[in-house]
Amino acid sequence: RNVRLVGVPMDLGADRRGVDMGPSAIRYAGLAGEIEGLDVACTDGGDVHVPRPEGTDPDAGAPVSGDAKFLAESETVCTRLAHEVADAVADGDFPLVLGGDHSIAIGTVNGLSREAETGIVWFDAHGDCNTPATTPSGNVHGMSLAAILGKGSFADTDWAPAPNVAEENVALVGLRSIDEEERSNIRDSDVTAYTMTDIDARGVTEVVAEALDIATDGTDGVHVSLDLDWLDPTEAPGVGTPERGGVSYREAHAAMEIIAERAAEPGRLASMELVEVNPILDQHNTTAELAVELATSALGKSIL
Ligand code: DIR
Ligand code: MN
Ligand code: MN
Ligand code: MN
Repeated sequence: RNVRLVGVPMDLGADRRGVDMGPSAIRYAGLAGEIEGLDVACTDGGDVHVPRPEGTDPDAGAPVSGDAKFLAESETVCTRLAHEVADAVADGDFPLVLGGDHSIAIGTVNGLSREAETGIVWFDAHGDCNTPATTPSGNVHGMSLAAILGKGSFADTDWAPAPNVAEENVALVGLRSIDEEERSNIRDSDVTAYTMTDIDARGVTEVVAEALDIATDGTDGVHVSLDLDWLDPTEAPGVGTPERGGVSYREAHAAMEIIAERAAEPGRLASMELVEVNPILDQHNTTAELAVELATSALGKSIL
């Protein structure tokens, strides 16, 4: 199977400038070569065009349409990305999307789920379940899962729930930073949420295996959305919103290896995205290199 890289140099959904350089950093860390090293073909579809904040309306960064910043621009980027991802799927390729901030998941999942029932495992310190009504920051990257599930009102956008995603097939893994009102958005949904406390108590392998059971149950495929802030900042310093107490290097590998183990089963891995890598805050591209390791591990790289 051919992997198709799609870069999205997007930072309009996050406060910190620098995640727009994520796709370059991940490519520079050797992603394509590592994938080819697995005897898997890899083509690079280039980057989706993202408007520069400097070139947009100066008021655009201020809260507009509810309390979400750059909503119109985010919609444009996500529509373009959805098209690229749907094209890759139609060609039988495996889309590997390189972010960019996590708002791009709205585009990835919309493109993926056009023709296929899609489950999602969302690895993140955060819930990304704010809405324009509950967001404390106005940043769309904290609202992307809510938008995918059709929660909240995103004024002036045509965002509808992703076509073939059921809440029952969505699992959040690794939570440790949830905003006050976001908590009830998660609790009142049918999304399954595993916190770091669950990982402490049950171990990462059991939690991730269960998350995959949820995401594969009756679906055609699973999308893995990997926010690098899922990991502890000692392992992944190059992210915009680091949170202490994340998973270790080994735990992250173990999780990806369980995903790879299920490669032959129904509902197996259909696509992946690597988001929130911020090279400006990174130490010698460590976080991008880690993203490459984790992606290749999910695609089947093993020690022996
Ligand atoms: C926060 C941060 N919950 C917000 N979210 C982040 O702005 O809504 N998600 N960083 O990855
Ligand atoms: Mn096309
Ligand atoms: Mn996120
Ligand atoms: Mn996060």
